[in-house]
Parts: sequence; structure tokens; C-alpha cells
Amino acid sequence: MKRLILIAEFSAIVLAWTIAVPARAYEAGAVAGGGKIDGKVVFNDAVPTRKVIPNKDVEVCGGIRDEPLIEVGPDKGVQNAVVYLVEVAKGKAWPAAGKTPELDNRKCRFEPEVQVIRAGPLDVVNDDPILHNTHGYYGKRTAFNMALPNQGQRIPTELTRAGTVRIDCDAHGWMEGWIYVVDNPYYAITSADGKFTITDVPPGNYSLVAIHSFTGPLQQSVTVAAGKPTNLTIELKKQ
Ligand SMILES: [Cu+2]
Repeated sequence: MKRLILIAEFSAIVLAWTIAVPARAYEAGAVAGGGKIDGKVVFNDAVPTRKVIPNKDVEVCGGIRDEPLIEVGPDKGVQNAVVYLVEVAKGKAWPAAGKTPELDNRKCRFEPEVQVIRAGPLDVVNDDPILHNTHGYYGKRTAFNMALPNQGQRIPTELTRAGTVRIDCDAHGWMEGWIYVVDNPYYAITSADGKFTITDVPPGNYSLVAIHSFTGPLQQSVTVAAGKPTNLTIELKKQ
């Protein structure tokens, strides 16, 4: 009986300790013999479009038009897909901290439409002479929500945890943008030809995610060897 009680007490202590310890933070340092991942993200199916019908502020926002739901080049490369490694405990340093990342409202579009940032500050800017109401969500939960009635207005906010943040405008229902908040510096955004490079990866096995707002995420294993490139072609499909 006494032993059982002891075990129970011990379990309670272990449980309390487990809860109190936060997830391990990324540890930045020098990378010896790092490899790199060279890849291309492709979409081989027909490109769907949506009809955008601005119902106000058309002098700034433009008129009715069809827009592709995924930007695919002539060689099937996908622009603005985000690729990142998950659960990397340690590796290269973060890029030098420069200007605070910005999300601009410009001609009723988010500029950039897709970006990757480290958890931390973000400035939301209105370049237009009309009201925007910029609203960011982690899933269904509001991350920030702000009215920007004036041209040139800049409001600082913060995205404090890793995850995908969808950006809407409560004044213009068709506006949409994406911010991917990462917890390690191993990420890339594909260029117009669908290509990306992730450098200085410590040799080893990783889980890599490629994600686009239209297709959703695709996760796969990747092995990186010292001092040489790993080549990948990643085909996104509508899920
Ligand atoms: Cu707007």
C-alpha cells in the first residue's frame, strides 16, 4: 500500500514537471558540413480560377476579373508555395534581423500575398486611400484584427507562435493573404519557376512540408547528406 502511494506521488511529480517544461526552443549555432535541399514544387492539374467581384471601392480595387487559385508557370512550377523543415532542434543562425516584416494593403491586395516570418513583430500598413480592416487568424482563432481607415497608416502587432495565419479583410471579402510563422530558419518560398533552396542543413533525416493555400500541406521525409545537394520534385495536388 505504501509503495502504491509512493508511485502515485512520484507520477504526480513527473506529470507536474512535464507540464511545466515548455517545448524545446530552436538552438542556433555553427553548422559543420551542412547540406542543401534543392527542389521544385509543381502542380500538374488544370488551374482553377475564382471570380472576384468587387462591390465597393472599385476605383482602387479594380473591376470584376477571374484570378487563378494557384500560380502555375508554363513548366508547371508553383510560385508562392512555402517549404519548411519541421521540428528541427538545432542548426544555422536566423537571418540577421532587419526591418520588421510588413503586411501591406495595396490596391486591395495583400503585399506580399504570401510570406514566412519568425515569431515576433509584424507591421500592418495601409497604402490605399480607403478603409481596410485587416484580420488575421490561426485556424478559426483571431490573431489580430485592426481597422486602418487612413492612407499611410501603420499598426504594429505580433504573431507570437508558429503556425499558419490566414489574412482576410473585413471590408473587402475577396482579399486573402497568408503568413507562415516558423520556429526555425529552414524554410523557403518558391519563385516563379517553382524552385526553392534550403541551405546549411545539418546532415540527417528530416520531415519537410510543402504547403500552398489551394492544395493544403504535403509532408514527406528527406535525408540530407553532408556537403551536397538533395534534389526533390514535389507535386502538390488538391486534397
Ligand atoms: Cu480591404
